[in-house]
Amino acid sequence: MQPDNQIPPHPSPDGQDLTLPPGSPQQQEAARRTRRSFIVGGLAALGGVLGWRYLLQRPYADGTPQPFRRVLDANGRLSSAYFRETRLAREFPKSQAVKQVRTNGSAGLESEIDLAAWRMVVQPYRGGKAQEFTLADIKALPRVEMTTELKCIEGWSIVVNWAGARFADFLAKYPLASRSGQPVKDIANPPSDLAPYVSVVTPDEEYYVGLDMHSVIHPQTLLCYEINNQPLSIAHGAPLRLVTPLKYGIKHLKRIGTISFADERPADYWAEQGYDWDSGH
Ligand SMILES: Nc1nc2c(c(=O)[nH]1)N[C@H]1C(S)=C(S)[C@@H](COP(=O)(O)O)O[C@H]1N2
Ligand SMILES: [Mo]
Repeated sequence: MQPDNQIPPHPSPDGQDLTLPPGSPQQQEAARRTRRSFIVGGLAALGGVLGWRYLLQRPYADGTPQPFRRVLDANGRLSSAYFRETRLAREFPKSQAVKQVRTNGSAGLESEIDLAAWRMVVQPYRGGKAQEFTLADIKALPRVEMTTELKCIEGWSIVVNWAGARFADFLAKYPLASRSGQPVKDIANPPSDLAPYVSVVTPDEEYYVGLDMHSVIHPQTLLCYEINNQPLSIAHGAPLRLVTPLKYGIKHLKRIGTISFADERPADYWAEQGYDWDSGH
């Protein structure tokens, strides 16, 4: 008996189909096809090599051969900005969240704040009038609760229970981040004219962070208004702060004032002090 997994006969490189009688019309046809496929395959490979060389010899723009750069530009820098980070930050059982969350950093929190009068001001990417949002507007979006680690570049980390609205849901409801006014409905297929960067600044402009759009529309990036199911304290960034657990604490801006969109990396408080602009971990 033949074993089941025996490899079936197949054409040898010179076109001799081992299963066909030598010299038969079928065998000649098989040999011809095999030769043709070798030639076609060879040409394709050569074309590939030459094409590749052509591309690599083009002038570089921004570290990328021009033809690639053009595609990247045509895509509104989609490739680098949106599809890089697919992992999720680890989530913990709520019971593991610390009860007393330490506070760290108060730049931009020194001035008085009237929580009732507070508005989040958003400058649309396509220009035009800035739009204002109340905390109620943010709370009207689906509430997301998550327990994740807050890692500070100083070397400590704590598990925190956060609640808020996904930044992505905000941009799905209010189409402010694209030139066309298309909302970010489907994160995997965002509008091609979506802004590549986002700037978030405190009302007094003393603290500011820049984020790439991919990080902004990541499902764990929240416009956060609660810790342990309680409204944020002033020290934790009342009434609204950023939480983005794939990045260090420095990016979790407290007391959001203004949001705007940009073509280049926006100014970033800690990047200006020499820290990595992305500050992912
Ligand atoms: N406005 C503002 N937000 C800020 C900071 C700051 O100095 N000012 N410090 C950051 C740093 S370094 C950390 S670790 C976290 C700490 O958040 P927490 O005070 O809620 O624990 O806030 C971040 N957000
Ligand atoms: Mo930090």
